[in-house]
Amino acid sequence: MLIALLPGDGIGPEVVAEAKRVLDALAIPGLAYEDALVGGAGYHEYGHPLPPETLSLARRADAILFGAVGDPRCDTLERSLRPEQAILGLRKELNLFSNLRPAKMFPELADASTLRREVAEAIDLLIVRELNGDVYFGEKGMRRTEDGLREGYDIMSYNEAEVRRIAHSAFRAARARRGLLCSVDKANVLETSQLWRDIVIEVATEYTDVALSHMYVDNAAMQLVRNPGQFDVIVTGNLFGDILSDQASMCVGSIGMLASASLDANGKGLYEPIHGSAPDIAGQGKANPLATILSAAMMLRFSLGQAEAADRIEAAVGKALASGARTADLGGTMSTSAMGDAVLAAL
Ligand code: GGG
Repeated sequence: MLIALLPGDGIGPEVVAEAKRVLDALAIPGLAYEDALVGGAGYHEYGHPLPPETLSLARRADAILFGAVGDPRCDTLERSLRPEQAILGLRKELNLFSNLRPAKMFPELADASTLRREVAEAIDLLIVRELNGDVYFGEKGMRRTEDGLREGYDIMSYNEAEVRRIAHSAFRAARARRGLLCSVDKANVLETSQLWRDIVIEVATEYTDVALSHMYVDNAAMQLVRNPGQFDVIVTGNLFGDILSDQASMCVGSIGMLASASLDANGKGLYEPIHGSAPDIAGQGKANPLATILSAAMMLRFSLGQAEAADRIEAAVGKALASGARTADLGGTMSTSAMGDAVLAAL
């Protein structure tokens, strides 16, 4: 089984290195690794954020462990060369349309949450974010209005096949959990959301064991901080999912805790922390590696058939937190590698 390691920019290499140490410690037979440059690192070396060698490795690999992309030195480049295009390109090229972002409260972290302890402790939800459509991939550009003003535009679009496949993904996930699915849209304003809602309702007829509800995205944002315990699985579009999952991360203590899996229709996946490259703390050993370590656990579970090893990692993260291990984002002083050590000790 080949794992592509794509650490990327900023804190990406630091957090991926800790996840690799944990994978190595598990000594799972038959795992091989190859790494490649991506994002700003790809641009600086090869002139492109997603160099052909990197894309070809990602295609060949059985799974991809990704760090983060984003580099302020690239801020003035044209959009197609910016680091973020690497992750968008990988998602599109590899058809990784289903992004699973679990947000579960580790009870030991309730004090780090922005919410009251009793509200925070009830959080165990999964955001299923569509990844291949929406305003991210619609036509975009800059034009002039009739009176000469510059006008930027990004077209938001979804076709019914795109909505149908993510709806199936979400219903299946809900079926394997507590059987509740909340579809989040803005159907009172957006045509894309009206289609989204129609298709989700149609797909629901195949999952009569799942209780479906609908919520406007503005209300969902409010409910996530008011009563997040009401949610089991949330399914939503690319942009709304991006925003809501960052919000959910603060409810469980830190964006440094949220892992993700981006899956195609056959279970091939890219696994990454939901956080970005955090250039302000890059190279200082301050980043929390737990989201990447937990992403590696998702990789073992979903793409590599190693559920037991995944359970071991998740249990070790819980144990490390219970022992008081805390990086700065969680209110502590531990370094990135010390947090890695704490997980290794708990394995
Ligand atoms: N590890 C996540 C990451 O690097 N995110 C940077 C990024 O540009 N993400 C785009 C998105 O997910 O919407």
